Amino acid sequence: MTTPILHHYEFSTFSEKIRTALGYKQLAWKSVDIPGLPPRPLLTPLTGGYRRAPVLQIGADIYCDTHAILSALERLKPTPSLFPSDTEGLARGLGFAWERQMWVPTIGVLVHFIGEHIPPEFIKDRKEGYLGIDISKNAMAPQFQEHVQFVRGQIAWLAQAVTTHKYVLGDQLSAADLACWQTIFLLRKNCPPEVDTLLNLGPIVPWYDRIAALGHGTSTAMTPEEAFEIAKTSKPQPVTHITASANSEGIAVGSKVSVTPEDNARVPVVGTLVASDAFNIVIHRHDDVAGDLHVHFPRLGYTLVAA
Ligand SMILES: N[C@@H](CCC(=O)N[C@@H](CS)C(=O)NCC(=O)O)C(=O)O
Repeated sequence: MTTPILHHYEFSTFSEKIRTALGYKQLAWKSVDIPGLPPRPLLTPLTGGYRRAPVLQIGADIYCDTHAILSALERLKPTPSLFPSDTEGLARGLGFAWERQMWVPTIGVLVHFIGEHIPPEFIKDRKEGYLGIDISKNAMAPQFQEHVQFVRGQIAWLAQAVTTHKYVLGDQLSAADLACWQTIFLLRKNCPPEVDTLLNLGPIVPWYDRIAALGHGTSTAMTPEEAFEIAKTSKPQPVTHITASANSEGIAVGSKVSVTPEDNARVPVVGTLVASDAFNIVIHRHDDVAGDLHVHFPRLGYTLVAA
């Protein structure tokens, strides 16, 4: 069963990045709608505790984080490529840096406009289980000017790039475009039109619209139960994309390890190391009900330790 299954929710902008990648690659996929905050009782046993969204499932292979997901989609359908000629390093590095730097300032601008509509239980969850900061409108207000200036500064160089050529790294789309685009999508989708003026978004709108027009590919709804059953009845695929297993920590394949995001939602996922290189970590987990699983993470942004 190689049809990709995306566990996601509509207002998740990192999920929108992946939905758009599925559109770019014109893939058919299964859509599992998850709640915007835990509990997610049929997803947690598959990830081993990783709590962010989205998560991609291919059979009994579970991909955590959009950076691991994009690589999996690239292997599944190499053309059109998310890393067109010579852009792979830059596309990966820039996408990571943009998202890391932009996430909190983007939320600061978002809550300035719509913060009063965010339910208290959501604010509480984001503080206690995800970001570790209070994202209520009042709590973020003192930093509003700082956040606006930061986002404008980032938009300025983005505008320079995407008005010189069609996309961030040249005339072909790359994963860097999707990373930059998704944080702006969150704002343009939810804020009143004045956000365009506030952030000087005018020059990037043609680029923004080109990416928005990619759509989401062809999706069919799937229940969490069906997705779980597929994991249960599938076997993890042999890892062929990591040739020489090596990590600078010197942790041997077969060791018990934990993998933890180092920015937020720091829930360690424990398993047995299957393979790792400079870009990927794959661990094996056995869940009492779901059975054997491979859980995949990107190397950058995750801490691997012997458990
Ligand atoms: N680095 C992660 C970040 C993902 C992320 O932060 N996603 C948000 C949703 S847009 C999230 O997980 N929020 C908390 C949650 O849904 O539990 C990635 O690229 O996938």
